[in-house]
Amino acid sequence: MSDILHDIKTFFADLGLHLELGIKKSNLGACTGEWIAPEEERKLVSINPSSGEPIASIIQADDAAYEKVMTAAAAAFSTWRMVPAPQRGEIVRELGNELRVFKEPLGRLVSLEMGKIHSEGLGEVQEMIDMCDFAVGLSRQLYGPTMMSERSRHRMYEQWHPLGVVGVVTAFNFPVAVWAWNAALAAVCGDTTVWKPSSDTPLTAVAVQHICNRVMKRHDLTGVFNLVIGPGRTVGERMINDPRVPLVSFTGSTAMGRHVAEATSRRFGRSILELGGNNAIIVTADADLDLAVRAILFAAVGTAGQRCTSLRRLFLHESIADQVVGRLLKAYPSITIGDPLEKGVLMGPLVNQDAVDAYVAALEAIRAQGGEILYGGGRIQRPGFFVEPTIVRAPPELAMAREETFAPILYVFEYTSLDEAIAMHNSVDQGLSSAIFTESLRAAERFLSHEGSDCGIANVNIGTSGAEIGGAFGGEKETGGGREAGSDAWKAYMRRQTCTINWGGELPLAQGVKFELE
Ligand code: UN1
Repeated sequence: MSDILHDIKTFFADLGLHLELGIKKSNLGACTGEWIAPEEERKLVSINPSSGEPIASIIQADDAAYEKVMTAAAAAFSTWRMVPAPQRGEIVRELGNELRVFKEPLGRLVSLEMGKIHSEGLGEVQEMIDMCDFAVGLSRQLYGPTMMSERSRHRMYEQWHPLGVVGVVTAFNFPVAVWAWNAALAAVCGDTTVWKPSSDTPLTAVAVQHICNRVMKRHDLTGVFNLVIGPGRTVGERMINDPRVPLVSFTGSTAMGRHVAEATSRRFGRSILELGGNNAIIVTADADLDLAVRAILFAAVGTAGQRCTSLRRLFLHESIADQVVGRLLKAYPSITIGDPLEKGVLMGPLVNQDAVDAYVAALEAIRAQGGEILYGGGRIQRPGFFVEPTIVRAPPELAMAREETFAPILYVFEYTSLDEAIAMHNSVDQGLSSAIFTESLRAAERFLSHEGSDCGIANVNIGTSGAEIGGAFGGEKETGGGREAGSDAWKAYMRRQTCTINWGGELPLAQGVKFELE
């Protein structure tokens, strides 16, 4: 472990960071390009979930620091929006290049602080890089259409303007990639961002802010990428109620998302919500079971079940159910659980003690409701927040399977007909990601049709997690309806304007209306 701490320390030093490892010295949690010292020193200690030990601490933003950050972000918007979009794209290109330079240490820091395995930590930084590249291309493609006017010598078109300050509230499980989904798009769209990261992962946020600062300093810019680390009930609450923030992008629980939606819409602000998922895979009788089992393992156990897209429910056709369960029961014991930075480890810890408690409580409820634990079901006695990946044979009515527990618990159901499987699949409140494993064209197309999956993401012969950035990411129902990352998700970060120009000498009215003095 000390080697890793040494590497991370070197990484911080390379960034010119004052952060001390251990809790000797404190760093600041608010930044506009310049770091802001709060009046009141409230320390936040970042804990390594693999050991339960502190890594380092930062000083959280207080009300005054929040105010300074928001004022700077609002002021920077008025100049940043005047920079031509392709030039904004060039700066985002530099950010992507800087992330390439720091991919390895930043990926390690993600693993150290959040607990995902090294390959996934690197993958997360790659997701940021991909997002920057995507945004660079987009900076020349913020297109609005032209319409044919019904009036002679009139021209109509739509254009997109920058929106303002975007509040970005991210969760611990993707501590940096989800920031990039929002910040890279917002930046090319001409917006400034204020990032409130999860209090479980402040160090990765501080590191990313330093990387942004390096790039922005070259261009003599401050206030475009901003950071405020602080509790949701103070910093988050201020942000969602702040009229200077026309858009809040929030990733987190459905309960909090409902609150964010209410607060933002009360003031006619907008929100992008990426909330709970309860993702499922249907495996048909003719499916390629080798593919299916590998995909199930990654989706259910990967990231210790702490992705919004993690697989929670598995619907197996009755003819192959025993075979698939048998294969899973053979594969689960060979998953190496441990320090996420160690070679060969496939599953790290949960993020904190609360997550372990939620896992334990979920298992009690599952047992009480008649779920049969086929594998796992307990916490692992070692330092840190480790639990066993768990397989539950679920009766169709199992209430716990309707809730999202952010842990590696997989509920297995059997079905007879595809109709029945799809009905069960769609019967939950959440609607993020979904998949079918099948060799049948009919079953695949049915799953992707209006009569199929009701989720924002629907895959064939691919698991529920691990989406590429090129598509729009988000879900329906209680997942919140927001879309981030690729495709035309950028439109949420801009305001649309419809323009009609009369270049003739007459004033014809639309719809043939006449309004003339006699
Ligand atoms: C999340 O869990 O909040 O599709 C995001 C995936 C990742 C993103 C997950 N690309 O699993």
